Amino acid sequence: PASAAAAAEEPIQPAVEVKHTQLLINGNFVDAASGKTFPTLDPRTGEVIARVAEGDSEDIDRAVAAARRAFDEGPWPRMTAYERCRVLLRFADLIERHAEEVAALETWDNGKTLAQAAGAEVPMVARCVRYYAGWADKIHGLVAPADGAHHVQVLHEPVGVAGQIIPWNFPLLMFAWKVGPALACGNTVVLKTAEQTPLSALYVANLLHEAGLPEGVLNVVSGFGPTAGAALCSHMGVDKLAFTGSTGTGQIVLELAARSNLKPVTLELGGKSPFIVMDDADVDQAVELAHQAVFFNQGQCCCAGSRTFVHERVYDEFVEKSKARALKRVVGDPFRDGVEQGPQIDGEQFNKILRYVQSGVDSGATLVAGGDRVGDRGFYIQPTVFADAKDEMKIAREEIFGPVQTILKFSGVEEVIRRANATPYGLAAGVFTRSLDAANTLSRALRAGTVWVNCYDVFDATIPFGGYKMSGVGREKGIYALRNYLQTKAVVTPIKNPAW
Ligand code: TXE
Repeated sequence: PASAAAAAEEPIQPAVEVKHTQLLINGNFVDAASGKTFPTLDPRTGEVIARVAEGDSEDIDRAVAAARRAFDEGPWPRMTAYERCRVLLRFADLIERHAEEVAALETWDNGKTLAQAAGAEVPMVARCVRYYAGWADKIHGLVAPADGAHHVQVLHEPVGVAGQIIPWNFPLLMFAWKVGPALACGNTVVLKTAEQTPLSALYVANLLHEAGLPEGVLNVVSGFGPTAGAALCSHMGVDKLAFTGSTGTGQIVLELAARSNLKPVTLELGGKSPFIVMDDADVDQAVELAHQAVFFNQGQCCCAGSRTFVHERVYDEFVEKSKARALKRVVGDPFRDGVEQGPQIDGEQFNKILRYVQSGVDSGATLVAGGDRVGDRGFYIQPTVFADAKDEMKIAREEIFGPVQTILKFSGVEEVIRRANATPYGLAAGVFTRSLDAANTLSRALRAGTVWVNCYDVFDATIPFGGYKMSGVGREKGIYALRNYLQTKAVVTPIKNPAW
């Protein structure tokens, strides 16, 4: 009821102006070749924030040509690594200088709380950019100890033009994870943003130019997946693709890459991550962490802990307390202080989530909290908790991508390992226990790219992130992301006297 009241209030006017709505190609803001635009919506109301240039294949051609020129002829891959480092460091400073506007734009376009955007995400973006700035002049080759009279150098060179496609759930952070390592390694980029959230990337891409990025090195094309996105994936002038989004679209991306020029692809895809609560856990702490693991960012996280496995000895208490916690979660205008949950991104996701809730009820899970929309405007959904779920139910198998917790009961370690791994996904997992033995056993046995033990959603720039199985290919962040943006060249020369 408190949530309903909060969501029904008049939307707070964001303290930012929308300055950039055109495509950014070769250092200039330009209209789409077709002259077309599309609206980007305020998820609080469904009203139009701004109309944005709608890029299509012709614009992708222009952007790739600019990126190609900037790579083949421009200064970027040829300037000293230290100069590239300094451009990125200045960019991070500019992000911090404009942090309030950047965060407000992100909240307006996406619906995430301002507290989260300003307090966590913008600082993480600056941190990620600085992390990769630091790598720019630390990429060393090596000398291979080949048999015989040969001197073998192994050089790491930039791949060339990177095509990058990002989703709407963390528009700025995904920008940083993609653009940071690509630029640090000396590549040039064509980035396609998600059609739901084009605004913040255009804003910060402009800052990157202010920081001294040469023209054509980063091009940003707003537009839709099957048009602009597919054109980027199929382009013969693109040397590498990096994609974050749904598993189904990831399969299309890989296929388009294979059928065109076999460009290498890294994919960060969906998940159905288990969060496992053992019987020795402090239940209050476990409830809070499990709650955050699934409800963070309106539940719109690829690594959401969306299967909450709870040991039978603490199950009843856990369900009761999770229900109370969900009922207390404050839903409302994401610009308002104290709000924990804003609206979902758009009507499509909103309807998809409500369909999953219905399917949970129909399949016999016990709805203990929520289950409905909040208010009658925008895309707000009640924090929802299902108990007594079974593994074969859709709500326990498929990615809901919304504020819906699915609680499952288990009775032993071997059993929970088997059930947690019985999924085509493998992005992340959470383990909550006081037992070192249980923590070690589970973290080794779980087939997932990240295992958070007694914590969740820790996204430091140094920590590699990515999926096992159908959750992805390759890793982002940390030193692992550099590999995605470097070619390896062996240079072999005869040597007169190998002893020297
Ligand atoms: O994803 P898409 P959508 C999951 C989540 C969500 C579902 C659908 O379950 O409910 O995906 O969301 C671009 N060629 N995730 O439809 O389609 C698209 O324009 C090239 C998980 O938004 O994967 C956008 O830029 N590109 C995820 C990006 O792909 C194409 C985050 C993601 O959109 C394309 C988002 C095509 N044919 C959704 N079609 C995560 N892993 O975090 C679309 N795109």
